[in-house]
Amino acid sequence: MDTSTTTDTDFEQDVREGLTAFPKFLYSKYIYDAKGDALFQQIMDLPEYYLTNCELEIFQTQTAEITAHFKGNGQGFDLIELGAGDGKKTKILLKHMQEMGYDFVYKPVDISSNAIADLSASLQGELPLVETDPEVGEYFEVLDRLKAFDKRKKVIMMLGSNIGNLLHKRAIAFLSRMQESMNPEDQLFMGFDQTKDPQVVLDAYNDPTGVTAAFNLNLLHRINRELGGNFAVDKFKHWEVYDPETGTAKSYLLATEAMEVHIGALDLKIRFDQWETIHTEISQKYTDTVVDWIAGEAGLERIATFKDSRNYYKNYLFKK
Ligand code: AVJ
Repeated sequence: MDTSTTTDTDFEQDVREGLTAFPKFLYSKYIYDAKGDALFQQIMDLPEYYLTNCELEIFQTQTAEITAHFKGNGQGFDLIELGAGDGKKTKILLKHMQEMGYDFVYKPVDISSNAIADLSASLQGELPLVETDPEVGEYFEVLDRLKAFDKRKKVIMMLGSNIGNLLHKRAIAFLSRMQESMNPEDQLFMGFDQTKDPQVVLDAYNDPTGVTAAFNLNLLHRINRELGGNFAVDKFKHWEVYDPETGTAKSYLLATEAMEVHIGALDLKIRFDQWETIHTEISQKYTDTVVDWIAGEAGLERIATFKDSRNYYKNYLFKK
């Protein structure tokens, strides 16, 4: 193949880099195609996956306190949600703010136009009085544009402990970019899953029904589908570890036997030894100390903390 005339997509480049590295790795963001999105929806309904219900509990029990911070001195504001998903948790806040007569616009941001279309339709049905202005695009592209053209106060929201997919160094870089896109009166509201009994964490990423395994294995299916791979997916096993010292949960795919895999679009043959690993995801767990450290490195200051009744999960509000 003449590669000089074709440009590899990010997915192609990252798969090539990750599978030719030692040890092998793949980025978890590539799990989320249409099938991966659907599997993640199923994960959020698992009894073991406590994160969603904890954040829901916080929103249900502390609605007024949280939204009072957003409102501040009563000027209008834009509530910008990065990666809004189905908006189930956010709707609790929106409903309350609308009933209280807050002057705000809800701006869900997602790179998936499908996700945005579904969310807009459900908001139109459930909360027709909430002014909604969805944005399809990359987080920082949208945030920088808003900083330049929209002088209203912004409350930026990122839920679900999505930041936990980034190791501290990359989390700091991400928060720094966030900080740069904020004006002095703006706020950042984020969910951070907390350290807890290691068994509880392991169970959340190791459900007996195998939904999490299917979610992780979707990476290999996606390479097969989109890049002409021939992974024998049933010969890989989902494996989860949690290190309570660092608070890092790590997901792997293990080759249960030695094999060779061909990826057509990359013109690449990959060898696996028996029990060789592909590292696919980290799900970082936090303490206030670690959050204050990474936020501080990014020029952000924690101004409020909201937690669930079991101390499993926290939402923090930051200013720059
Ligand atoms: C969406 C990144 C927060 O790490 O907990 C769930 C993804 N992976 N089960 C997480 C996930 C396996 C999830 N985040």
